[in-house]
Amino acid sequence: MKYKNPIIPGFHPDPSICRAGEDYYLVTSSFEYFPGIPVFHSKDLVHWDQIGHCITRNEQLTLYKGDPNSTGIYAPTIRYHEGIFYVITTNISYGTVSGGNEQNFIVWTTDPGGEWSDPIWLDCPGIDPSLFFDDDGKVYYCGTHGEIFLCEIDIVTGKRKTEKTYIWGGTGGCCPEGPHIYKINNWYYLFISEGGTEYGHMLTAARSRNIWGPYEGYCGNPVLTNRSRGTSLKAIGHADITQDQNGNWWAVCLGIRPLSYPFRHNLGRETMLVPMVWDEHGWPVMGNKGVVEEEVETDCLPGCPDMNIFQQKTLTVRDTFDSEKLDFAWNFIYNPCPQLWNVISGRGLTLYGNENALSKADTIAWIGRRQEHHNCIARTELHFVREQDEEEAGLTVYMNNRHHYEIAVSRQEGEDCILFRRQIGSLWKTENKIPCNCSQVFLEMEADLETYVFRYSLDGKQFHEIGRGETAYLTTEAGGVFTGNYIAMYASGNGRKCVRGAEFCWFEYTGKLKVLETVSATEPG
Ligand code: 6LW
Repeated sequence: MKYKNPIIPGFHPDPSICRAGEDYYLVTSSFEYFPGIPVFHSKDLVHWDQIGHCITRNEQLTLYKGDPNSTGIYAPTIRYHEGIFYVITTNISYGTVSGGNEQNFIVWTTDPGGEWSDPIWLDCPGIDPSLFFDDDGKVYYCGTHGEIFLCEIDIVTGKRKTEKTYIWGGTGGCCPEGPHIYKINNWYYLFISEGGTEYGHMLTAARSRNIWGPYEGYCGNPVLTNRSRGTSLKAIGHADITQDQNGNWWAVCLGIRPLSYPFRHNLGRETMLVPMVWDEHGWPVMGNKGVVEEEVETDCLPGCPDMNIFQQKTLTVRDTFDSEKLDFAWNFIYNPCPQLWNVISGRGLTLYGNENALSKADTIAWIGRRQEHHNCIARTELHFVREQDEEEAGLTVYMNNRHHYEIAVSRQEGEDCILFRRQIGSLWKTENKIPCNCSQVFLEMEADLETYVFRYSLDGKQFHEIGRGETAYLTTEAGGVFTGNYIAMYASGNGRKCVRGAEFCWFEYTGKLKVLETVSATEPG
């Protein structure tokens, strides 16, 4: 059969994978968004369902705020050992607000779809921590602090048992990072990424008979990279591997799907699946001669992939907010504040705008989901009675606090209106303002490769365009860091609290896809 990358579309970078029997679990970075660290489950490595998050309680940690964005949770690693799932990761601050600080921690659970433990804080510096459980019972922390280092830890208390020792600096690419250690056939393999997480990204491998080294780099490095290739996927790197129950090997890694030349991407870094084998000398051979392709032919997937359902089909999700628990797709920016939102069955989601504008790197009344498809439409029905000037509530395409486009109902200089605004870095303008004193409106955003188009309707049937903006300005290259675009409902009083709540009755997202024409009916091996 053929499967299509990405296997988890939209902003899902730094994937890490583990297997428990015939079940696969995968986690990705989540930065300043909450709940943190989405957890996915699969039986066949191609179809993934989100089953929860590792960070679901404000008491677990406080996500750092800051401008530029991309603070918070970096590159997690998930491992399964003797009935327990462990995730190790970093809560990081960067930028001007708080200086620069990183805190590494472990959370664990026996039920990856349930609640995870409070963090066990670790006395180790840097980013991209990984765990390795050796067969002699020792547990190692492998991290990134300039170069790749190793130390032994106590997995229960998190206490460091040895000094940290640098074990490899890579092959000369910048930013050696994202290490994972595996023991296979009495070799300790060390996989890392180099070249930075952009277009020069690559995966390199080294190995040693002794976990402390010396590590011998593979002469065929890099083992995975799409740099300087004409492929549609770029920036391939940050991989983790697993062996399936049939003995086949797989890597998951991040990659991007740029819009056009010059390359720019708006969906963030996404999760890809790559078949791998070992050559006769015990070195990994990944993808198509080290290149990751969008369409992959394989008969080796585990489980029973549903041949009739291609993993990426046109997707419509409609949320009427009937349950007090929000669907896993929804995120807050930073730790949620219970005063800023609630869900009342039959009335949808209410957001209570506080004083913070969308351009603030701070807690706002904002609930968003990832844009997972280049071509998509989002719609919502909004009831919002404005009482004061500057109050607004609406729908935003949001890359970060400094790059977003929105349609909103508002009151400006005493007049109720629907407005369309764009912020691109320090450029900020309300582009259009249509007088409208209705409290009930329907808002729509439609995206394709070039444009975000915004429309409103008073009856839910006839939509009128209010404005549009180039996709290119809401891309990582134009002003992002590590995250991808969200589509969010929000409310703000712009300087003071909104008097009333903004009620979003429902939200609908439709992602449109290029579906593979042929999916063969061959049974997997
Ligand atoms: C992550 C690093 C990386 O810590 O980007 O692509 C950083 N790899 O390993 C943020 O996702």
